Amino acid sequence: MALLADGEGRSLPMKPIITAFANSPDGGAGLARDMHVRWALEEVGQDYDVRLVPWAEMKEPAHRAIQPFGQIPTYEYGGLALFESAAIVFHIAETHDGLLPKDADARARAITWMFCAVSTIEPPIVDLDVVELLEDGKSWQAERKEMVESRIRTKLADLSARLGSADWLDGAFSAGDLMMVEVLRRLAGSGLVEEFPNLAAYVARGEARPAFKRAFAAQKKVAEDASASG
Ligand code: GTB
Repeated sequence: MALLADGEGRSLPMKPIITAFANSPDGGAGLARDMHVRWALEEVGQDYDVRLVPWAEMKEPAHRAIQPFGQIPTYEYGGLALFESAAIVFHIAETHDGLLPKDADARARAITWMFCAVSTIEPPIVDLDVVELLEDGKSWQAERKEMVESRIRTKLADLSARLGSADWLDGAFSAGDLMMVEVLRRLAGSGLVEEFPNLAAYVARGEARPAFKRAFAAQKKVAEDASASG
């Protein structure tokens, strides 16, 4: 790893280091949240290193010192260590050109969409994973799944109405779109996004961006290497 020295002579990484699963449960489908960070770094043209965290190390003190909940992703650069994927994407967008508009009002609206992605759209989507994975086999699972899907549909219908025929949520592609597309991607395989053709096209537009493709290929290679090495 290339190093530079800080004012006190300590060695600092010359490029950001992020963390990702050493063995992602999605097998390279790019659904874990290191994808948000990889994509943002690719969009702004910032080279980065990845530290792969094995399951055995995820909840150890060394990793928790950076991510208090023992999760991925994290971001380290110079003396700064960050966790929370949305905060990391925001920091990348704040410190590089390309993900947030210069105009103050447009910038505030793009940031609003970032918050909307994680605090309005994502919660019922995460709930669906909870129902399907953690509540599997419960007597009330099917009933609860129906309720959660209905909550997701309500949010998607409102989002779809707002997006209309636009390419992106507010003018040019921004960190708000990056976060929203990533949140919607988590519904892959559920068929819910496909119920709203403009949202399906919106996700496909995000996935067609060269920066997304580079980020996706990088995380997929981790999964391929892991499966090749047994
Ligand atoms: N709010 C935090 C953030 O946005 O950074 C949440 C971070 C988080 O949920 N990290 C997950 C994690 O580290 C990985 S992304 N989990 C391990 C643990 O909690 O011990 C969530 C995720 C995981 C797996 C899939 N998948 O296999 O499809 C999709 C999404």
